[in-house]
Amino acid sequence: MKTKFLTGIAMLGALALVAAGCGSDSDSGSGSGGGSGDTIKVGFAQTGSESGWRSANTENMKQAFSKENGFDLVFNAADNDPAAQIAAVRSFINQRVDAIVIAPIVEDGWDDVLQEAADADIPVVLEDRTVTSSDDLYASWVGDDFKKEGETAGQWAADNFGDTPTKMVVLEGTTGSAPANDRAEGFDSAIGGTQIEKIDSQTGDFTRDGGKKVMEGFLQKYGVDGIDLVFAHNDDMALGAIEAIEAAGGKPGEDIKIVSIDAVHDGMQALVDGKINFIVECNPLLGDYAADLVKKVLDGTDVDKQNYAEDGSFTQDQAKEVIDSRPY
Ligand code: GYE
Repeated sequence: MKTKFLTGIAMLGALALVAAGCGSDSDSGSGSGGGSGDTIKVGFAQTGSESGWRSANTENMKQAFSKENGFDLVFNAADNDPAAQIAAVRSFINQRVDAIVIAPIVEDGWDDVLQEAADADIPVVLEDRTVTSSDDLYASWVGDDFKKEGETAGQWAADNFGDTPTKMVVLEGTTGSAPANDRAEGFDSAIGGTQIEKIDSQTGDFTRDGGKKVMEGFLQKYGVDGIDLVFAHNDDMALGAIEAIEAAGGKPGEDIKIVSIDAVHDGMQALVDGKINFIVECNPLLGDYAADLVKKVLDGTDVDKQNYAEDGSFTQDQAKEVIDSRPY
């Protein structure tokens, strides 16, 4: 089963209703492992702190899993090291937390540790990114539809540049991560059959610095005149690319067009300033939904396996209208 939920202000309203329903459930629920009444000890294995999206997500998760909301949060950020993240999950199992939440850095390699959590009777909720393991090994996932985000970005590129020969470079997210894999797949399917040619593609690891370095390499190889379009898998890498293009004497958004994904504040500001041309939203405010899932799973309430946030997209004009009212 799949659930879709709203983003932004509409989402906060919807989540408030869900949370109110959950409160009255737990009065009568018996629960196990601290599912009702007691403080719920949750281990959260975050990816790291690579981007503006990640900062907004971490802050939102910490608010949702607060003491006031009935949680005792053990937080770990793995600095984008998959082995360190798995070690953090093992340490949560050893601490016998009530539930584990993971934002998996990469999709592969989760079978063993998820099985260990299952053997220890500790439910796992995935937040943000997905895994390739069988969905029997975790209780639920909440996040954004990365493939659709890639398709929306690719459709914009196809609509605007599909009929003229266009040389494109790609700044990929972390290799092996669900958003890098799915955004690439969605984008490539949307530009299929157009005149957009992918001349190069490399990972910038979802960081501003990584995006800047990779773009510097592309500019050395092809020159400002040899690149028409950049597809950045996130805003931070687009912001790094902007610095590289400006340092090479080019005008980002004009000489070289840029499309990216996230719609975090700095990305939206660059869109308003005309340095990025189009941004697809990826909502990082998943905390209340994740916290509600944890409570429901511990109470034995049925939950959907996949819960998708609804994302929008912004042109430069649309960004001007909404930038001041966005929460991240
Ligand atoms: O787009 C990027 C972050 O997993 C959706 O991770 C997330 C991605 C997001 O570093 O900025």
